[in-house]
Amino acid sequence: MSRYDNRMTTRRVKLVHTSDVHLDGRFRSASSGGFRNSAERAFSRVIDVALAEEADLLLIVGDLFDHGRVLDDDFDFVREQLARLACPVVLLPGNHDVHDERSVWHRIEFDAHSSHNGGHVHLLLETDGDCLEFEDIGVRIWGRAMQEHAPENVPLKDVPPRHRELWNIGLAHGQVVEERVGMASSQITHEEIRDSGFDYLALGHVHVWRDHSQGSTRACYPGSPVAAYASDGGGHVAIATLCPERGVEILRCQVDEAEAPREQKPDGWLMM
Ligand SMILES: [Mn+2]
Repeated sequence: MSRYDNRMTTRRVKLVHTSDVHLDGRFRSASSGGFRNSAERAFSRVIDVALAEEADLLLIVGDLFDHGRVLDDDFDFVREQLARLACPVVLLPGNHDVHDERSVWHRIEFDAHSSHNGGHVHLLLETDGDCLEFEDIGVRIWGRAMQEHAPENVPLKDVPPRHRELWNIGLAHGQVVEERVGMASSQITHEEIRDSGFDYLALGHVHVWRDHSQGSTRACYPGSPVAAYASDGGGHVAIATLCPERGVEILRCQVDEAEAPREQKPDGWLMM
């Protein structure tokens, strides 16, 4: 008997999952087709995919912004792009856009699009973890906002017990490791993934595609959608379909192609 057999909700859910876009409108490149840079172009393509796939949900799992000093123009760009969607969008901070006292998330205002105003954009900003329930699409989403990228930060700490009637989806920004080691920051262990109870765990931080499924939890890094940051021949998103009969299926979908010569970012762009 599979864990799906006692599910009261039989809804099929399709989501698009991205992370590590590293938007920074000050970083401009010549060949970006009307966008200020390749990160904006790739983010726009993520939205294109969510529309084309008629996604029920878009997950943005950290490092949407490259740093906390981004310009108001960058917020305008994100608002314009997210306004193209009607489905819920859920965002989690990462280590480049941590939720501390100088947080970029204090500055951005989604106005009419924000969940505070009945809109479709939802921020997971609680550093002790935050749950969102979307009964109409049959999912519950949990994520713990990062205040500091440090060894003490445990992205999968205190995951709540499974909701019995909804799909259980987690968001976590950090480094997947077999076992917790040394003083590395924001570690996510295989055991924590296996014990999380999530049907799907949307990971962020690593810039290339990695499947980290453990036990009954399907988990992956989609990598950066920006080819220049993903460094594996293209930028991708994950399209996950949660199906009551077949479980969770994950598709890797390319959204951006590598250019030659490779774009240079002023400093630190190889950092995750
Ligand atoms: Mn990161």
